[in-house]
Amino acid sequence: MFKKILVANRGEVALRVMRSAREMGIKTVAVYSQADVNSRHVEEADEAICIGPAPSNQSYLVIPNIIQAALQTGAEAIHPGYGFLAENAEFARACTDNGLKFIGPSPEAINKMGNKSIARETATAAGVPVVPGSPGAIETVDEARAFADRVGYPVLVKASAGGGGKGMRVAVDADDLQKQWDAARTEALAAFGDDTVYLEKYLLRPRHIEIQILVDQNGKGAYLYERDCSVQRRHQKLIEEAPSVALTPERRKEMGEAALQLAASVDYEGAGTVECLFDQDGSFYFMEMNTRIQVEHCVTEMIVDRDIVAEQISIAYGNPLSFSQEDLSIRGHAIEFRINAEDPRKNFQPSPGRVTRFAVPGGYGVRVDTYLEAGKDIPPFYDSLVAKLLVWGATREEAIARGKRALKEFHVEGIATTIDFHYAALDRPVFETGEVYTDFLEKEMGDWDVE
Ligand code: MV4
Repeated sequence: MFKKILVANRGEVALRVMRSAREMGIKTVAVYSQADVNSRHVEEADEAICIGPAPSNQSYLVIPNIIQAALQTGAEAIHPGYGFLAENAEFARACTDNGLKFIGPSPEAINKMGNKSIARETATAAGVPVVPGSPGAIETVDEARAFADRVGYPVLVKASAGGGGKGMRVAVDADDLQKQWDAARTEALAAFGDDTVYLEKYLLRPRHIEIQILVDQNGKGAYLYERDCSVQRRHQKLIEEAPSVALTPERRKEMGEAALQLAASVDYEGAGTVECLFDQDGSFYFMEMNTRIQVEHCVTEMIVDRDIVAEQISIAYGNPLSFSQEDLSIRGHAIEFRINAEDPRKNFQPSPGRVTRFAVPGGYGVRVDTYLEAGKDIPPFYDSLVAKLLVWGATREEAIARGKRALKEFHVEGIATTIDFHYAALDRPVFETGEVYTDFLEKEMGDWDVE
């Protein structure tokens, strides 16, 4: 096994990766910015190297500084976590060029999945269904109109380089199309420096369902079932659960196998997630593939009883996947709540600052992944996720009850958080029935405020 790895990240995910590494007998190197000198991931690592000033484009995103830290400390591999450089093919290439193993897929696989329209074509070629859409980029609004007339309105104009809902516009009829076409292209150019767009049939009230996979260097893979991440706000996930109440065992198997086929078609290696839209009629469509570990991977860990990060590291070393598809089964139900330093009463505006109290819930079926402690400052430079609260229950109903209990027991003072917003969301009758779609927050929580 590797003797030492570098974790190119901060916050809860840096700790998460270091925990698995330590259990595997691997020494860890943390990197940190000047704003993170007193951060928990620095304390828990065996060694730590400062890689620059607070802004991420001067520290966590500076490839040469991270490579230098790995070479200087004798780390053999780099785990990128999520965010920052995790899906940067150039970074994966720089690792390899310097004799370091990038814990993740090849630069080629990252690139193929990083471009929306190439990813769509790859999925189609692998036999994975995609939302009915234009085969590739659409050049003119006349071409767009011809396509929309064929599949019917509403249609979605989507940026090829897009992500996170940017450069995405719904056109409800032919009159609307010119306007939405212009808007999507302008937004795409501003956000990605590329105004290439394509069209899709627009699905009404879909669910966001994603499949977790792991594939070793010999191409042996397994799907670790799905997560339902329909509860999102402006394309930021807030609550994730597994399994999805919407899937039959047959659909689950079909989606899992499709995800593995897609992975095989790009010689995928490591952990990955295939994100799908799940339509009201039971059809599923490929949306995108995330070529990294995700924030919500722990939801899956709780229902399959496997350490996904440990498996990632082991695969990167060249070991075979430690289990087969037949060894896996779903046990119970898990839900994750993202605890963000944001004020849900002020349009979720970031709420960095000093934390004066940080009392985390515990007990049976509760997991909290966090880097935060009372007395620490949350720097304003990075994302606002400060903790993940995960609950497990034998049934979904039990998981919801445990979630409410744990949220009530989570006390954070000094900053605003999403804790009581989560409680209110769980308390909605539609959450209990599982009739939760991507418009849940808009529809159910639009007027939310507490006493
Ligand atoms: C869609 C869609 C409906 N129809 N595509 C939003 C983010 C981007 N990655 C894809 N998104 C959507 N694509 C078609 N053809 C609805 C959404 C969508 C959505 C998807 C997942 C989770 C939350 C969402 C919220 C609004 C819209």
